[in-house]
Amino acid sequence: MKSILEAPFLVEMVRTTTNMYNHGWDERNGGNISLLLDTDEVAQYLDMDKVIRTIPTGFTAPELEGKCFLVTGTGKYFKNVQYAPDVNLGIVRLTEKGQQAELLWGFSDGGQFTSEFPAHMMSHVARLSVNPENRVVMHCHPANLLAMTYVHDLDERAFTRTLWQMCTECIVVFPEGVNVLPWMLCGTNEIGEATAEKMRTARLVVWSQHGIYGAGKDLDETFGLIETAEKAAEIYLKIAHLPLKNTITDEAMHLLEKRFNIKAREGYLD
Ligand code: 2HA
Ligand code: ZN
Repeated sequence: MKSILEAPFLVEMVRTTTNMYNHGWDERNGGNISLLLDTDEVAQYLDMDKVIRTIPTGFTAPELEGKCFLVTGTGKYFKNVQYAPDVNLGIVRLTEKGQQAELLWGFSDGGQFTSEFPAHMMSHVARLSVNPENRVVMHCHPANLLAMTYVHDLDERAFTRTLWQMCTECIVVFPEGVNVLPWMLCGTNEIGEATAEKMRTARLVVWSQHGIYGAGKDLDETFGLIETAEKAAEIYLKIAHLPLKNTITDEAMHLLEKRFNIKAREGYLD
């Protein structure tokens, strides 16, 4: 059997967590990622009959029955994933309508998946229902987006329009905009359900005064989404206190729609 440490999905996960840490998005144990795996691919690396232990999830998600996820561990630091992937990451298979998670690999110090597992799994269900290609849910704490939630109106249309206006490519990268949740207690099923509901209409969901959730078909796409929104928030914070002389007009945005064959969220452009 091949070594799991050489599996492309594991290598990519290690690179991504390292890169996110290096971007300053995941201080201490901040942030978490879940990646939906191809079960047949996992079987090339692991004995699928060998369950290390079973962990209750505290929620029900029948849509995910039998599915395997590579997920970051609770209390673990993204900074350390590259040095000890088997301690900081785990592969789990959901059973009993999603109420149980069978650990197939990892969390070798006795740990378990991220405290945000409900938000991740419920978001997977929501994204898969609108795009069967979705594989990734990613959460982190990028400073500029976070800062923006202290000074900007949290109305989703207004928040999205400001981001779109900060870099020409924003509307192309996330034409559906970003959805925004007010501050809520993290790690709960409630924030999980609220996040999943927001994930039905956008791949980016801001958690006010906390961070952001992204979803996408692979780690690169999801990272790129967050990276682009965070860049826009950075520009906003550089200019918000200065007299505005120019912007990207709605007319220009309509030209971008045509040029890149994308459609901005209904009602978000004038
Ligand atoms: O612990 O980011 O939201 C990691 C987190 C919780
Ligand atoms: Zn967080």
